[in-house]
Amino acid sequence: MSSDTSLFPVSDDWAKRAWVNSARYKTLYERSVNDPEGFWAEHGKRVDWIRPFTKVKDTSFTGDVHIRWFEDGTLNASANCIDRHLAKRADQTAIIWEGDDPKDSRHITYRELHEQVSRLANVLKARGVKKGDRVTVYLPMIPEAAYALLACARIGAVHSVVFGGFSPDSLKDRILDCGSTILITADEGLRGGRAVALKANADEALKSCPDVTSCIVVRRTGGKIGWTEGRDLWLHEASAQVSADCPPEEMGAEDPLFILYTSGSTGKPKGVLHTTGGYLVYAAMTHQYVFDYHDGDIYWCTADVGWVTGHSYILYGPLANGATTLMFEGVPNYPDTSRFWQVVDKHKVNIFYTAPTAIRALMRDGEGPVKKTSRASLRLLGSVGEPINPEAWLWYHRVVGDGRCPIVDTWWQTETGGILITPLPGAIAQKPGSATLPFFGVKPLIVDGEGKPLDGAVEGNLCISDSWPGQMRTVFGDHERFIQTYFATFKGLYFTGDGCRRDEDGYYWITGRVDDVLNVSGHRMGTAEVESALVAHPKVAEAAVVGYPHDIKGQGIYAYVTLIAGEQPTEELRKELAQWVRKQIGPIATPDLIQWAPGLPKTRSGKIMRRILRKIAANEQETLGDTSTLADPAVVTDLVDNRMNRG
Ligand code: 6R9
Repeated sequence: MSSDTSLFPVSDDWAKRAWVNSARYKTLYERSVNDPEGFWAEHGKRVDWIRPFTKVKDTSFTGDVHIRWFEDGTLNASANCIDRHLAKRADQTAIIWEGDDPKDSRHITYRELHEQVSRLANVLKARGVKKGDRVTVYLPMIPEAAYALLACARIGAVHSVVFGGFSPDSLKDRILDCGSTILITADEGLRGGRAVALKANADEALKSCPDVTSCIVVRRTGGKIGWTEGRDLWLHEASAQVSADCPPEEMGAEDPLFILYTSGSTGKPKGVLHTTGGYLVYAAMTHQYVFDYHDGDIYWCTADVGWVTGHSYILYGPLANGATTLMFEGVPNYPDTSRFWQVVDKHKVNIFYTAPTAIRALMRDGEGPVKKTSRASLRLLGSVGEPINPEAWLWYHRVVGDGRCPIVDTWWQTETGGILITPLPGAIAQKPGSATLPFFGVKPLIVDGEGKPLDGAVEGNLCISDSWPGQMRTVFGDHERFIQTYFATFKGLYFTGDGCRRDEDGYYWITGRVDDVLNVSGHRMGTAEVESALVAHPKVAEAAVVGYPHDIKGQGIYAYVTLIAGEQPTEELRKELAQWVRKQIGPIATPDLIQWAPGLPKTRSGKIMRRILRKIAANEQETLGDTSTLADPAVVTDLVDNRMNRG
């Protein structure tokens, strides 16, 4: 996949104006890993502490695993993102909101943000929300999503955002798991000109959540919705009745800030828990250095606030830095595929951060829609969510950036809170497809299957050998699962679940997941989740799900389904099953291809051999490998003969 030979060096301009040039990167990186205490004691001061910390780092990746940063300090994340900017930038735009309809946009100043967040915080308080309580947020990309998260942070409540594309069932699971008694949603979302029935989904979910006593509803479209008296309240009405003043709660550095559910290789999605101090320091610092953010820059991250990228790099990082951050409600192809670039021109965006899947989808339409816009304001481009293939990287660089903008390919995870491996644009020459080098304080390690560290140019499993402030602290309500998932595979190391190659220059190339996690259009999905949705269908006996290479999505979802005896495999049933999964989990989990499998390849002990299923799905049946350990090798022949054409 790689073309190690093409190197995009740092221009003189960039080296001169950037926060970090190559020499400074080396000095700071060395210091950060040789003296983490000293390094983070200094950089921990970048946020405002109510009571300054005296302890910096207390972390262990063995035994019970504990991760504590700036432990005895106190602060408030919302005050850091808003109040502390008021003296100097009350009238500066904090959020540029660009609606789904190109005619719809708004500028929200830091002053206005302060008022809206304080009001919403008081509404939460009036409904009985206290420090430590969990608040579930199920909102589209509207300013109220930002207000909601910051309002929770302001009063010390823990937000749990559920992506608006998830089904009622997925929403219900997440509400129950974190035990929240309050939900914030909207009447409807609006994407690509189409309404998304958020309140209807919420109503469906809440049927099974008896403990939810309040549902705050934002009026976005004014569409018709159901209403439960006593439980439901309109935000605009409630906000008008409370004070615009809400003093921020003093929080311990290690008090929880948020939970975000993410998929793993087994079981249900787990609640990744992030705390306040370390997370904020890390999100803010990476935002400043990776995107080389300077005062006055207009910064746009196209992620949804329902994912970690939205948390760290639409909200917390940029706002902690007093930045102007753009929030986009719409989609890249509405009204047409020029939309991203029109928004860039309209708001004079300087820094643009998106996902490879969006780039690949836009590439299909050729250069025309890009080239008819100016994009002269763009200075830096970013990529996140999955490996970016060199073709997409080069197109992004040449066509979108007119060959002028460096690209930061940022590798990180929900669990890491912020970016861990990335070029710094003024310091590190880029290679298309490589996330390049570690950020300050990050110690990547590539190990073999037995956990033996590998030196030099090698390929293996990507681990991180010491903690960084943005690291997740636990799985909400299940610390044992935290230990088992991340620290049991390789003793004493944080295992990322990703494969990785290191080249002769020490550059890291992420090769994708090595576990049973799919990455579909940058969205994480456990194969086990899709499988359990399939087998929940009355006609399905068994199912196995794997990923296969997909031109636009990166990975597509390929499902092998065994029907219960007597059921007929029809085209209709195939469609029904795809819809079924969509309804159970959400549109992002819809299988692309479903193959009827009279039997699945299993070992004699009954384990499904996914390796073989992945090969068949990828059309690589010549290299199936050893099938002699299978209980019934004949099933493979059938599967190969009937594999779905990927078109
Ligand atoms: C931030 C985010 C994490 C997984 C991660 C990896 C993949 C993310 C990447 C990348 C290659 C990059 N991933 N960024 N792979 N290059 N620049 O995406 O978090 O949703 O938790 O996904 O995404 O496989 O393990 P999350």
